[in-house]
Amino acid sequence: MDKPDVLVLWPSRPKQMAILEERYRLHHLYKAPDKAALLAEVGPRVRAIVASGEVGPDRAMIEACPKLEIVACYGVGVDAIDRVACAERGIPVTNTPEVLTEDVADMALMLLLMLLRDAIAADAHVRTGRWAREGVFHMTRCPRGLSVGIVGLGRIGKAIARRLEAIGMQIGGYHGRNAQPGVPYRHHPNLLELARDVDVLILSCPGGAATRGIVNAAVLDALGPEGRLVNVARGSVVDEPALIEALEQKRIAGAALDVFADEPRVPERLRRLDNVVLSPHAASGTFETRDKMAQLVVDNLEAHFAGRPLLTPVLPP
Ligand code: NAP
Ligand code: 8YV
Repeated sequence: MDKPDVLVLWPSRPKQMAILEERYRLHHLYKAPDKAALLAEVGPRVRAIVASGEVGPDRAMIEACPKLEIVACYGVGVDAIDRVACAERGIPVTNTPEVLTEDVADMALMLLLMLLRDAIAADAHVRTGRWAREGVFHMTRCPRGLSVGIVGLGRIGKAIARRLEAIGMQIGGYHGRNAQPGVPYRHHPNLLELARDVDVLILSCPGGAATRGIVNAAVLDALGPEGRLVNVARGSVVDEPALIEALEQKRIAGAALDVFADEPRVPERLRRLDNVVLSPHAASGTFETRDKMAQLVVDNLEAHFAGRPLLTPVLPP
């Protein structure tokens, strides 16, 4: 029997890509010099799409694939996928929850500590010989005594909260649409009020239309000149130009960012600042976790084509 045609928007791990290569006829859109031409040629045959946290099919791509049966995302965040267009055609979407939670929470903690301890400047102090020439490094901030607000207290947000409590930080509250059952922290339906109440805001909510730009100039001003922002969610959650202005004008103390509005393009003005820590959307990027994420893509596709229940389906919007 003919192998099903699968359109790959983003490559995963070598072992799992080899499995996919064996089972399906893969079309690597990310490698194609003329993506529109490849889509026009193979779209009519495509039965599955492999997407990622960064790249997903929009409505036009979904329409170009009339035989599309499933979108398997190599990532937990599915905001890059037009899920409404999928739902209209009854096309299921799968993602990779749980397996990356602890790595992403580690990254949030690491970024926060790097920001508070001015780790980038400390490293440069040694590398550039400034330590020997100019003497001791400047003092930095202790995390204990600071309170943190978490935007999106889901799997990752809760794992971040556990880490913050372990190092003696206070959870000042969280923002989300609903109060989370069984958590001891205060639910703030109003993000502005949460920002006013805490020293640090950590973002771990989904991207997409509902959260676009919710961290705006007013929220940054509510955080204040001693306030800090950590973003392991999506660049779209923050009004990036407003953030750059707030950082330049020292209206907030600093930001540590794993995600950006237009990846991999990061504005020069942001890259020039010394009150930021920047990371290239790498929070889930350990060999161990990415292998598990890639395996979930393989297993979900296998379940779909065998007519078995999907392992990690995303609820339709
Ligand atoms: P999750 O368990 O579904 O948690 C998401 C949380 O966000 C929930 O507490 C949810 O609470 C809240 N939320 C949803 N919509 C919201 C809205 N409109 N406003 C405010 N809060 C909202 O998901 P997860 O596994 O923790 O992943 C969270 C996100 O992390 C992903 O969607 C992705 O964007 C990001 N992520 C980034 C990386 C990276 O590499 N940097 C890696 C993995 C994940 P309510 O439903 O009550 O609002
Ligand atoms: C990326 C992520 O998907 O899971 C998510 O939502 O953003 C990340 O884990 C990962 O970089 C693979 O592309």
